[in-house]
Amino acid sequence: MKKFFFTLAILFFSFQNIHAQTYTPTPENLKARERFSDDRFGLFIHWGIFSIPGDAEWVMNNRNIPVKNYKRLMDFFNPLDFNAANWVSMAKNAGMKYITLITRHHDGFSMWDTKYSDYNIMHTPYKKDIVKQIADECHKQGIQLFLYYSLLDWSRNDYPFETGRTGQGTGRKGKGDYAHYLQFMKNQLTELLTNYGTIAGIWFDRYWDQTAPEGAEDRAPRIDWKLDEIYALIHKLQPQCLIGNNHHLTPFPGEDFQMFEKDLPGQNNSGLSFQKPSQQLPLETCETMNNSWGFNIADTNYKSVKQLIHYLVNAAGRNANFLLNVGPMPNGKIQPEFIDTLQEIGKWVKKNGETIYATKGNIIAPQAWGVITAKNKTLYAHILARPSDKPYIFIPELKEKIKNATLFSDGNKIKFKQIPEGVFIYLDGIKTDDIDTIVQLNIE
Ligand code: H79
Repeated sequence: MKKFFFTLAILFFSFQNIHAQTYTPTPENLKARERFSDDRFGLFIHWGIFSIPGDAEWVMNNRNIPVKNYKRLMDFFNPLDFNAANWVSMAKNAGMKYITLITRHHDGFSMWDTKYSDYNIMHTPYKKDIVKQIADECHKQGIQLFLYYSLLDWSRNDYPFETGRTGQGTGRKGKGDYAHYLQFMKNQLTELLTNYGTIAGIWFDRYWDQTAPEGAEDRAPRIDWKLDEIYALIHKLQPQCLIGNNHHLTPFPGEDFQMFEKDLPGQNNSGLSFQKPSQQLPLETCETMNNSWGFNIADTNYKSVKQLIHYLVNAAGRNANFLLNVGPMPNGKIQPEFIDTLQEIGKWVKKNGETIYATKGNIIAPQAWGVITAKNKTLYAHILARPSDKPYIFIPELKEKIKNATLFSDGNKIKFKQIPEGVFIYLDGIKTDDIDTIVQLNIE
């Protein structure tokens, strides 16, 4: 009998232990998640020595440039036209509430004054800490700062490249040493979370360098990344700091938001997004202004202002943030096409931001005509494509009793009819907007 209770006690304690390992976010972290979700719109910045060849951020891998040759790019990095204040105010004027900055991409170059590798910004002719300048300016202008940090590295010998999917052509020999590489990442993350003030989040990428491709049945990593150790360190240094990992899988314990790449949550046009959108965590989706993340001199495949506003609205309607990317040029300027587009988006957001910021999505499933966002007792029906075959839109599944419907742009009343199955909104005589006709519905 005694033995039985002993076994029970052991079982009980091991059960407790398992639970001790599950992640309980701190109150500051939960508050930060809410703020993040309310912010809805951010600027992604892909900038580094990879910008110099003008062939986007994968150039080292795609052209199989040996590490020694690639590192020569450091000698040419001297962005004399870089002005952090201009970039941050450009983001603010576009209606963005946060910036996600590349601190170290897959090429392994560090954009800050790191003690742990000489392959960093201080060893370029420029010799000034980029992360520091942007962090200071973000804090000054009241915009949140997220830091992108690549798990994958194409330059270091301790990264386990031999089991990786990429970076095989950069001339490394032998075998990686993950314990050593992990310590390096922890040291760098400690710097980033110690010397740059409040960091809103860390954005990890390329876990999937060590897995079978997206869509494969078994996506188990070929190395133990020991993410729990990395995550615990981050949350210890800055408990509010949100962790996201672009691994294209169901979020792991310790993560605070879920991201999608080049897809709205629930879509998989990119072939990267087989993961289901989380119902609990804040969501984010990132997309490029042309077809490239890093500066690409030949890429003129610009998305229109309308397409990008639709992306923002469609993201909000699916309860997700939109992280829109720019790849600045090596001289520190952002190309005029991007600046102009951001300015136009900013004008729209200034007028209509109330229907985006701090709203919730997924009120109903996305419709052919558009999506709904909601705040308290107000719903916003965003009509992105006016039906050509009928003079109304139908909002299915809406149970809340509608008190009145108005056009958001001028406050004029709009006719509607509510039946048990949903609500008809009549558009005859209504001047629809080519980008987004927003109908405000007040519920009882
Ligand atoms: O930082 C950006 C990308 O560099 C990184 N994540 C975003 C946010 C990323 N890593 N892998 N991928 C994206 C997907 C890989 C796409 C590829 Fe390709 C298609 C690799 C090779 C073909 C894109 C196009 C990159 C090089 C050519």
